[in-house]
Amino acid sequence: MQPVVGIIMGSQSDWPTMKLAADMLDALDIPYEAKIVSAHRTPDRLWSYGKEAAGRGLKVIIAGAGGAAHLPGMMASKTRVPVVGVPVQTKALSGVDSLYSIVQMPKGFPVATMAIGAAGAANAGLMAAGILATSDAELAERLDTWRDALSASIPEEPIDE
Ligand code: RP5
Repeated sequence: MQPVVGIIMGSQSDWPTMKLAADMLDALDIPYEAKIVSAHRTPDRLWSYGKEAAGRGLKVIIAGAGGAAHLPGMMASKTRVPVVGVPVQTKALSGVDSLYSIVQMPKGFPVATMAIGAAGAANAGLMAAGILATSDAELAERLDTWRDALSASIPEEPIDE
């Protein structure tokens, strides 16, 4: 199926985190592609990906990077397709560096920035699903079902572990 979400990441080392976004899209039956696109190591790839994204039918881009995490912001500069940014957790600065590199975009070129690390990546998948569900009734139903199941799985009282 034609991908409607593009998951991009700065490095192979980001994949264990970004796979959590992919897992969410799989769970909701949303077609996606996953690519390594580095703002620093493959700038030409970033440029052509951004230039072609809308024309190829991508409706949301999930962009994850760590450290000097310029990928989400640069992608937002190159395409009108909404960009959801995932700050990947780093060893040196725990991902605060990634977060600050992604979140403070100048007026005009927004990135919807998620939390650092695993929760952020999973939520990026859900954010993409929510955006797509505004114009896809069947997906909206699948997303509602998923959310209801999560709520139902939360016990009312804690137990000793
Ligand atoms: C960033 O640098 C990547 O997004 C990655 O999070 C980080 C480290 O990359 P590697 O040195 O592991 O390839 O560009």
